[in-house]
Amino acid sequence: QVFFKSISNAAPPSLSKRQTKISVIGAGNVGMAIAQTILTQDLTDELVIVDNKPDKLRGEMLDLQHAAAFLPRVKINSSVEYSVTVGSDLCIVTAGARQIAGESRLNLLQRNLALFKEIIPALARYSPHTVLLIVSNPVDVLTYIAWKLSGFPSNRIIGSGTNLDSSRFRFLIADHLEVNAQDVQACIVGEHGDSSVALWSSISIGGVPVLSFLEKQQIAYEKETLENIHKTVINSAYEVISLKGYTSWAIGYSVANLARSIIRDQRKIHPVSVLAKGFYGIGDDEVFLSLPAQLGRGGVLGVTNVHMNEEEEQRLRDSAKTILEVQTQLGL
Ligand code: 6V0
Repeated sequence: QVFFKSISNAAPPSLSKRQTKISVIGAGNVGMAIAQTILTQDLTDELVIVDNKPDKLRGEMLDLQHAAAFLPRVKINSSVEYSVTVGSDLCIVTAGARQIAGESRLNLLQRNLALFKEIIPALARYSPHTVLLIVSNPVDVLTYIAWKLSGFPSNRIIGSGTNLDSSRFRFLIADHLEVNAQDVQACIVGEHGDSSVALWSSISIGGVPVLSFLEKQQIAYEKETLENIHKTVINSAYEVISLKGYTSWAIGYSVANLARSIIRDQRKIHPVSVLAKGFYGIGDDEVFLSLPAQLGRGGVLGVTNVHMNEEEEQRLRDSAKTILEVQTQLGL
């Protein structure tokens, strides 16, 4: 009030635009990359970060707040308590236990299950209308767990799934063909992991279907080259982790992109982990895996009926089996 004389008939807060709030759970490499991308892209009015390490959390919060002069105006808050997340429109979960040397994936999953039992019911209690976006690994099984623990309808539970794998795929195809990755429509579906499925039959560049174009032109294309591109995608995370210790930037952009579609009701199609029951011959199994899904303010609005050849559909069903086997071992 020292610098400004307020205008008495200014619009009361109730008439101003509805504020949006995003909470990020886990202030590790991935959570912070997501938080900073969300800030720079002006996706929310309020950003909350939760972690169970109070000093690290406060340090990260202050470090972001100190960039206020260069960022859109966003209220940034943090706490070890979940009450800080109250009324969130979107909750992004990146908290995860780290794999101990020699530990099996299943054991790691058991520890993450225990962690999700703390996190998910608390988020659901404070934000009963939120969309939950799960990033922690193994993302497909943890998305299923989040669905069960939250009691939310399945359209409000999304796993970041193969959105990142598909972005790596588009980059590699673009690099191979010397075109812009944004002009490459290409999708990886199924498990975010070794059994993921590259949908070669539906790839197009600038609207031109690639495989049928090559076949018509009788240009020999090597199946092996295509398979190698998919293998490189699968190995990408291992490679980055072996070189820098973790992955962060690409997952940060990839999740911020999903956040934009949800918060801004963009109705864009993304390959993300959704309840796959009844789609593409997966049957009645309650399994989450990535399919091309339309995202908006309500979460998952629908699943696209993308063309898959028989081999691709079979691989997708095999991928579902791989995830289901892990779920069964958990005894949920
Ligand atoms: P990290 O740097 O170890 O961060 C994890 C954070 O979680 C740490 O800050 C912990 O303090 C915090 N944490 C642990 N337990 C709790 C708890 N009970 N409550 C709140 N916070 C807690 O890991 P990083 O950020 O590198 O990775 C996070 C997760 O994302 C891991 O499970 C990764 O495997 C996963 N990723 C998923 C990707 C995807 O495409 N889905 C991509 C990259 C990483």
